[in-house]
Amino acid sequence: MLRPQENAHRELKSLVGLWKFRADADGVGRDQEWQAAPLAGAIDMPVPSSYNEITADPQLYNHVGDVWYQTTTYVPRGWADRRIVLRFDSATHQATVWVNGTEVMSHKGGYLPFEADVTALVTPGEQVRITAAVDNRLDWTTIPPGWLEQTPDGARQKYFQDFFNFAGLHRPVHLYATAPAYVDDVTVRTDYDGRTGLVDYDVTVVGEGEVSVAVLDAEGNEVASGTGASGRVEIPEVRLWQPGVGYRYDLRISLARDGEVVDSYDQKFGVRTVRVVGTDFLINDRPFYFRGFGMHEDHHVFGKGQHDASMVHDYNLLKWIGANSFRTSHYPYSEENMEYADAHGIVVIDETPAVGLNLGIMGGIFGGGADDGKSQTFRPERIGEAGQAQHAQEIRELIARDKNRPSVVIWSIANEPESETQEAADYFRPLFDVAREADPTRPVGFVNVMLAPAGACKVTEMADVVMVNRYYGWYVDSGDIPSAMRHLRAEITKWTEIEEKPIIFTEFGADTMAGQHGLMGTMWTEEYQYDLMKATLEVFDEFPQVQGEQMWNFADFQTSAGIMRLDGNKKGAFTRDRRPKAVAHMLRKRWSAVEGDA
Ligand code: BDP
Repeated sequence: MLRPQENAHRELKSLVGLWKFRADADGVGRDQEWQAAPLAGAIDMPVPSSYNEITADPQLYNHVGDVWYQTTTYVPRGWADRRIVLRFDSATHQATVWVNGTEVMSHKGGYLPFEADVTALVTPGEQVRITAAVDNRLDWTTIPPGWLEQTPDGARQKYFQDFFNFAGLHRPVHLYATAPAYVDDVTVRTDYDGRTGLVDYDVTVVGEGEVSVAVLDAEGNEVASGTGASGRVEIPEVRLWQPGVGYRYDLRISLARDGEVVDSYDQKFGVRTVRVVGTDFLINDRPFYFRGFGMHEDHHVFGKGQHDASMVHDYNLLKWIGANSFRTSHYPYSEENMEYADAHGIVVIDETPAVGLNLGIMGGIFGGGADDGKSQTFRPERIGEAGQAQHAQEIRELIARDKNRPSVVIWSIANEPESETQEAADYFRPLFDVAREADPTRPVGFVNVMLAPAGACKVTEMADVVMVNRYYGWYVDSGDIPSAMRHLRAEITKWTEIEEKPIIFTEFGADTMAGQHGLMGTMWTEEYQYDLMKATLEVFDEFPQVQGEQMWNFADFQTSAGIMRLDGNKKGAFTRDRRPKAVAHMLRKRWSAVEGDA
């Protein structure tokens, strides 16, 4: 799906701002057709933002079910005879949208865009009312999964992921206009031969017209051109997209009728290759070592809302610390964020929202775990066919959205799922196929959990890279760094014996209260985090097969309530308000000393 843009042939109208908002605590809005009229009893709600922390009301913070958003706007007069589209960049986790009271679309999945052609329902020059019911509930058919606990005091949303279930319209909403015949999609795949860039493109259009393309360099000079909806163009003296150097070209696609251009689209792309060879991860045929973090879209007040100031600030902190990469743990991040990574040469492991597919981790606490020796997770009454179909859909939609992004070098199709059972292997095999079919050019992996170590995991063999989260020195060998390092070393050794693939540590860390200090190696102190991380990195250095270190987490973040969490997860190198802990200075020293890819 193309990201909306403004150009000589397309118009774009932002619907970012304050919307009317009402939480539907009794779940009556759909029956009472709240979309049919101005929203009664509404409060102001900023879009984009999570709604949870905007008021001082704990009810809204913990709300379960639908909330309603509504706005009115004018459809520009100049949009007569245009095709008019309404696009939501995301709605967490499910939404139904009405335009002037008529339902136009529903979407399931909280972190990916959806849109509808609303031409027939709006009149240029007149006002239009847009209403969205956004449902934050998670069940066994959603990705991520969850379940509702019914209590005398109302429903409680339970879930398995270790981050707060922030919800709402987290990203911008737009109206945009194109000609009735338009460029619908494009796939760009790149390679190079010596100094010549090879660009294979495949454009789909709706309606009649002839397609032509031009490649513009970053200064806007045309450096190649071609005709036809698909083909190859060659860029002489190509400048590659490289880690640290986000050089990009534009593929300017034109759709013409009778010699007149009716639609165009500028698709940015970078010329680069990604390959896994043995235990090396190659970008442009040079070994790449991942340095960085698993991150979260998480902030005070606006939760998971896209916010340019904090996004740019986070990138500046990544630069300060010398990171060259991150993982979009545990869901697709905003398109603004991905665009920034592309533009600045930050390498991304792009993850679906498939987190918490592991009922074994919770034992039998919530009734998930019948101990019959079979999978606790992948069974018809838990994550069965419907959940798997939704998971496949998330993979397809993520790849459709991000396939042209040079920053993306690995698709991570899940985080820490159950992977030690035959049922898990059966569940995942077709999903790897879905990803590889949608994109044969990038490595596909998933992130392995500590409960399925080397030798026990039945899914890693399907992956192109080994990605592992390990908490030696925290959840196991708590407070005992020497034992932790012995066990870490032993496990890496085992992986290297089993898999001839790059090993990327996508998580390792320790909860740390900023300002807590001590010289006795006490957990939760800044010294402990510093010492454990330093020791862990030194063990990684012993193994040439280890091709990446992404510490958990970039910053502290909010979670659901629990005895293991003190106002959230505190494993950040930075606090939630982005102040460095001691470990940040250690990482900066280590990472800034590396030459070559920045
Ligand atoms: C891993 C999860 C991550 C958690 C982290 C932790 O992938 O989401 O936040 O552990 O426990 O299991 O801190």
